[in-house]
This record gives sequence, structure tokens and C-alpha cells, in this order.
Amino acid sequence: MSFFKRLKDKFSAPSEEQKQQLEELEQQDAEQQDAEQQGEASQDRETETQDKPAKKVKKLKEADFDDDGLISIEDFEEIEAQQLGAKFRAGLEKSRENFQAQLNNLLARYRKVDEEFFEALEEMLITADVGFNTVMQLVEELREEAQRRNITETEDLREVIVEKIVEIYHQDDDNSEVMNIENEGLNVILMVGVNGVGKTTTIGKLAHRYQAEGKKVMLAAGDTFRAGAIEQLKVWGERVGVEVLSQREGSDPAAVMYDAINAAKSKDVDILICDTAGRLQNKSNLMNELEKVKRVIGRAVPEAPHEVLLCLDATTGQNALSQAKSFKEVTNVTGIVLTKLDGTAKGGIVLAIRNELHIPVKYVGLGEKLDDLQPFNPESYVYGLFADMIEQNVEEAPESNQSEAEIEGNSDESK
Ligand SMILES: Nc1nc2c(ncn2[C@@H]2O[C@H](COP(=O)(O)OP(=O)(O)O)[C@@H](O)[C@H]2O)c(=O)[nH]1
Ligand SMILES: [Mg+2]
Repeated sequence: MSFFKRLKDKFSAPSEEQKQQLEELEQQDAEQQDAEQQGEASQDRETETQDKPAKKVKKLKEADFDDDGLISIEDFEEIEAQQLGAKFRAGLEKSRENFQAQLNNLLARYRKVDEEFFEALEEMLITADVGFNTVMQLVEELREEAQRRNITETEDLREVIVEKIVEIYHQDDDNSEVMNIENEGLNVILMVGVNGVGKTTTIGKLAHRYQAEGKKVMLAAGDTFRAGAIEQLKVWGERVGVEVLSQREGSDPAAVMYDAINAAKSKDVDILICDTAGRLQNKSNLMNELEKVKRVIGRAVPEAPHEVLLCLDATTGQNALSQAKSFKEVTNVTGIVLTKLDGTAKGGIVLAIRNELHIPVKYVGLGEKLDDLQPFNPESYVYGLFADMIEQNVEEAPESNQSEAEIEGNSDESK
């Protein structure tokens, strides 16, 4: 199967039939839950609501095993992938318009595969923030591939280019996109990054995600420096429905963490997410502060922090890269959250970060809504970057099988 067809089959919007199946199942599930709730009315309300999402996923699986449900696990996973595809497609709209137009232009302008074409391709990718070294590597591999397969028309490289982007992301892969979260005991996530990159917003979205997975989440307001930062985190806490531990503005962040960890331990919290102040202007101050915070956390929970996530703003391009380098010097960053990908037409920054920093991108921010934080995955990313081109090319190819006339409408509805 061609690469484009595989991506299309995986991420393209669900058919009407599939959507109807899912709706029916959800309704069944809700009815069952209602019945159950009436039966156990005396149970503690608070824990009940927190457990719900986890139960729901389990029930979907049970329904399948009982053979009385309408949907199989495979179908469910398929629909999940399609929803993910729709998310990336929507979030990367600006980048996609840019990338597709540029690539189409290039392929129209240079019809023959030659050095001139490769140079123009290099230029285009560098302009899209892919990063110099990454571009050099990518285009070198394309040259070799073209030679090996004797490709002379640039049009025949269209699919190869997109495929290479995924490959270049996957190399030296060790599945590092996965979060280091244990099922037992307290997990601590430390969020770092300069002001305005989206730390607090990301904490709110992350809390929402984990809560939906059935985890008990607590937040620690460790940005005691910036005016209004504590209040902002509290607002997120209320929106999501999780407790926020805070002290007064100006207090020692390490003391906030210390209290928060004790509270989290005594309340059987699964995941404590800690906000911090991002004063990169004063590097030694920041370093001392982060060191102290980490020491306090590590003393209270030996393996903590389980993750130190660095937030970077995708719209700041190469500047984000240099921020990452600075933070790498002051603390051990375990993963990147690349925010505001929806706000840039230069979505190539993901590749630069991956390839030049060797820190995995764990999440991407695709908008300002609660569910706009998505785990990063190179395939859904390139689907988002080239979706229309992929759909179009697969439709034109003779092996296409099913009719997808409703694609346009579906991608909007499945939010
Ligand atoms: N469009 C978009 N805006 C975002 C995203 N993440 C954060 N923001 C916005 O970025 C601004 C700064 O976010 P904030 O969380 O306060 O940054 P902090 O200073 O690092 O804590 C806010 O207006 C957020 O709504 C994203 O993924 N997409
Ligand atoms: Mg903040």
C-alpha cells in the first residue's frame, strides 16, 4: 500500500456509518451508567465523577468482549485515530496551506529531478523553520533515494518527500514520546519555560487529559513571581475541576512545592503538575530556583520529578530553539510541549526541535481549548501538514476503493 493511502486510511474522517455506530454505543453506555448510578445513589459523588471516563473506556471494551456491542476495539481505535487526524488537520491549517502551496509550486516550477530542484527544496524547507541541519540531512537522503530508484520526474518525489519527513523524525527513536507516568504512587510533572509560551494553559489542558483518563490530579502554583499567575492557575483548576495548591505571591516556589507534595500524598493524588516562573533573563537565578525546586521534589518523592516538560512557543521559530538550548543548560528537560502550532504557518519547527535538540516533543498545542493539547506523533503531524494533498493523490490513484465525498463536512463535525 502506498504511504499516502496508508495515512489517508488511518486518519481520514470517519464515514457516516462509523459515526452512527459510535453514537449508538455512547448512548447505550450512558443509559447503562444512568441505571448504575440510580443503583448506587449513596456513593461518594466526588470520586464517582472522577472515575467516569476510565470506566467508559473499559465499558467500550467490555461491550466488545460480550459480543453485544455494535463496535469492535479495532473500530474504536480507528475512530480515535480519525479524530486525532481531524485535530491535527484543524490545528495545522495555516502550516498546511503554506506547505502544500510551496510544494505544489516547487513541483510545477522544477519538473526534472536535478541539483537546482534540490536546492530550491532546501530553501523552501529552511524557510518553513525545519532547521538547517535537518534540511541538509533530509534532502541528502532524498538525493540518494531518487538515484537509487531512478526517479527523474519531481512529481514522483512528492510522496517520498512526505515519507522522508516521518522517517527523519523516527530515526534514533526509542519511543521517547511516551510520558514517564507510573500507575502506582504520586507522579510529579514540572512545567518550565519562559513567560507567555503557554505553561499555565498547558497545565490546565494536561490536567483535563489525565482526569479524563481517570487519574486524580492536583496543581501547584509555583509561579509566585509573575503578577496574576496564581490566580490564572486557579481559574484553570476550577474549569477542569482539580484542586490547586498555592501560597501568596512572592513566596518561595520550593516551599509551595513542598506543601503541595505533602497535600498530594495525603490525598492519594496520582499526578501533581507544578507551574513555575520563567525568568530566563536571569539565568543563574532561574537555575538556582529550579535546582531548589527539584531538590525539594526529589527528597519528598525519590523518582520525582518524573517529567520536566519545557514549553516552547511554535510561533517564535528559531528563537524557541535557542530557548531550549538555554533551558537544557540549567535543568534536565525530559520532553517538549510545543504550543501554538495552530498559530504558525511554519510548522516545520517540530522537526528542527526533534533533530537538533534530541529532546522528544511529547505534546503539541493545537489551539486554546481544553482538548487542544494532543500527544505528538509524526504520522498524525505529516497528515495534518499535507492532508488535502494526500486525499487528492489517493483519490487520483487507481487503487482507491471507498467513496469519501463527505470528508469536508466531517472534519468539522468531529471536534
Ligand atoms: N492558539 C494557541 N494559543 C495558546 C496555546 N497555548 C497557549 N496559548 C495562549 O498563550 C497565551 C499565554 O499562555 P500562558 O499559559 O499564560 O503562558 P505562560 O506564561 O507560559 O504560563 C495565552 O493567551 C494562551 O491562551 C495553543 O496551543 N494555541
Ligand atoms: Mg503562567
